Amino acid sequence: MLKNKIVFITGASSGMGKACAEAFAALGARLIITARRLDRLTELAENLRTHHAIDVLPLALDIQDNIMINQVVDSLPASWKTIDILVNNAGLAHDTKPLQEGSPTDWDTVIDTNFKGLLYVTRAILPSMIARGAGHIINIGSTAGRAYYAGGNVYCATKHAVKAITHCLRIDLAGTPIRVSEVDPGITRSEFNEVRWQDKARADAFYEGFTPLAPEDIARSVVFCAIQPAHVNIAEIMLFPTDQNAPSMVTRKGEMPEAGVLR
Ligand code: NDP
Ligand code: 8X3
Repeated sequence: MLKNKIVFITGASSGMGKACAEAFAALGARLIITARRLDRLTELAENLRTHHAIDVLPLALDIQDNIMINQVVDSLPASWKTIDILVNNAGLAHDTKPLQEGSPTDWDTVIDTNFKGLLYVTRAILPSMIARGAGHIINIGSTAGRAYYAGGNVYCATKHAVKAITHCLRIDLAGTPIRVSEVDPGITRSEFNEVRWQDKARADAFYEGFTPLAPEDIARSVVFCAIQPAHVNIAEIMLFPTDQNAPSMVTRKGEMPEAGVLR
């Protein structure tokens, strides 16, 4: 069903984006994998070509940069222009400080990536989907887009914004066959918390005592959205680790359940 479909993935150099690339590759899709770290993408592309005999196009892309996005999309080779599926995955958080202690520079990065970047990439790719009468946009949101937790402030706001855009975009696309889905993961072990805290030891300690989701768990949900028949639009999937009881509540072995604290 996905054989030779063209899938464009943002943030494919790590975590969920990389796992999505691997999952789509296993189904024979053709992949445009993007992120800022081209060296990682090049290595991933080689692995995917070797193991799945598929076409892969690795491209350096900073989704904060709207000019770069348009240049990249406009200069795609003819055989790569007909993007069937866009996975808006790239995103990050900086810090879990209360807002009154937060860094406006960090806020800009988080807003420019998670929210504006997703808008820019969608704006660049969607018109060609509409023109061809085919396409599927899958946004990676978060349980942080459905709730609020201590220190979540700007990150939560960007993921709530992603949810609003997912809903509004489906309305904007009324009368077209383009589908819009959102996958909202709970805590997933990736480089996310290392980026968030700039402290690998703290990130590693965070995952102790419970079993987080793996990036592959999220990729399965993304693929599930993508493999439905054309008349089925999976609007949203939310998934938690079994040890996460609410967006702000993780139960670690030997500890009392703790709500409202992300540490
Ligand atoms: P990782 O840090 O492992 O991966 C993040 C990816 O985003 C990297 O490939 C990174 O690539 C890319 N990225 C970051 N900034 C930019 C940018 N400006 N332009 C292009 N690419 C960028 O984290 P995850 O895999 O966990 O995160 C993927 C998504 O999942 C994010 O949207 C995150 O908010 C969301 N999420 C994460 C959860 C978690 O617990 N981990 C839970 C719920 C949602 P590079 O640095 O090479 O550009
Ligand atoms: C990231 C989820 O709860 O770790 O989207 O901030 S959380």
